[in-house]
This record gives sequence, structure tokens and C-alpha cells, in this order.
Amino acid sequence: MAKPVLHGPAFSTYVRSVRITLAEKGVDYEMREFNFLEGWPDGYESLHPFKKVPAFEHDGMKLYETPAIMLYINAGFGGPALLPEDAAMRAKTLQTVNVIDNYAYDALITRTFIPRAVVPMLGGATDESVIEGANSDAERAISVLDGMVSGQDYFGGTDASLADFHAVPVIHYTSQISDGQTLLSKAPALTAWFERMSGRESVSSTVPQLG
Ligand SMILES: N[C@@H](CCC(=O)N[C@@H](CS)C(=O)NCC(=O)O)C(=O)O
Repeated sequence: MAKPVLHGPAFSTYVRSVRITLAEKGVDYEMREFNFLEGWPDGYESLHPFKKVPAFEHDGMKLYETPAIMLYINAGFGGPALLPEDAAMRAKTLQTVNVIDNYAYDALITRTFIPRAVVPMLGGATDESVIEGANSDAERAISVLDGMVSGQDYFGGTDASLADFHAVPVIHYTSQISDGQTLLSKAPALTAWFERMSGRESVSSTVPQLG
């Protein structure tokens, strides 16, 4: 079986979720890194028609959309099962993925982390009004995630699952800025979960270097 190929930059939260999943399954893979901020590889649309990262290839099969790639890796390779058996818990892992994609990423990354950390890194000025405007959505996202992981070790219950690997890159960037630290200080269960996750080799070995 050929090695899977993962396309995209290591700084992307979505690329990192796939990398964590591959590491958890013990899958050897080739990483084809590029920085989309500097331009897209020629013909990238053949891998991802909407021009986003990551894109994934394995044995002639092309796949895009992070949850689909993670499901494929979980089902297609050996190693531990990364979804709970219990029906309710399995549904809750998908719920976590959707909370991240539909609410948390926009508030915490697009409207908070990027203007606070990425824009100045690229030589621009932070627009405080964007961060202020995101605050109530960011608070809600953190508070909901805190409630979801409260009373259990992981989003899917007793074992780490794809839900945790989807969420951890977003919470990592949140933890790197003061606005995010303030939000996390009011979320004890999520903070404990993040510390637990940070101790995993798959997570510590994929911490992105920004700047
Ligand atoms: N729904 C996509 C989202 C992927 C996504 O938004 N990736 C961001 C980087 S973390 C991206 O490609 N941004 C580049 C752009 O929007 O031009 C997935 O699940 O993979």
C-alpha cells in the first residue's frame, strides 16, 4: 500500500487535525507543504475544487474536507479505533466536529486569532472591532465546548477520538493569545481537557511554528 500524501501547511488547524489522526493511527505519510498565503500550487483545484487545505491522496483516491479524511484514516488503517462504539457518544463526536466547524472556528480563529496574531505577523494592524464583534460568539463557543467535555475525559467519553483531534488545534491557537486565555480561564473542563490532550505525542509533535 502506498504512503498517503497530505497537502497543506503545518500551521493550518485542519491540516493539523489530519496529522494528529495519522500519528494516532501510526500511519507513515508524505507531507507536501506549501504556504497558501504566498500562493497555491499549480493545478491545486484538481485536489480541492474549493481551494482549501488539507487535501489528501491515497492509492489513487483523492479526498478533501477534514472530517471525511479523518474518517477514511480511521477506517482504512490499523491502530486504535478513534470513534466510540456507543451510539450517543459516536453522535456526540460528530456534534463536536460540527460545533467546531460551524461556530467555534469562525469566532475563535477567523475573527479572534487571525486578527490578533496572524495579521500583525504579516505586517498589518489588528482591527479591534473585529475581535470585539466576535467576543460573544467566542464566549458562547468556549462555554458550549466546556459543557460538552464536562464530567468526561474526552469529547467522545472515556477515550480520545476524532472529535478531540478536530478540536485541539483550534483550542491550541486560542490558548496562545491573551483574549483566548481570558476565555479559557472561565472554562475549567475545557482547560483540563486541553492539558490532557497536550500531553499526547500526536499533539505535542504537531505544534505549529508560526512566524
Ligand atoms: N471545510 C474545510 C475547511 C478547510 C479550511 O477552511 N482550511 C483553511 C485553513 S485552516 C484554508 O484552506 N484557508 C485558505 C483560504 O481560505 O484561502 C475542511 O474541513 O477541510
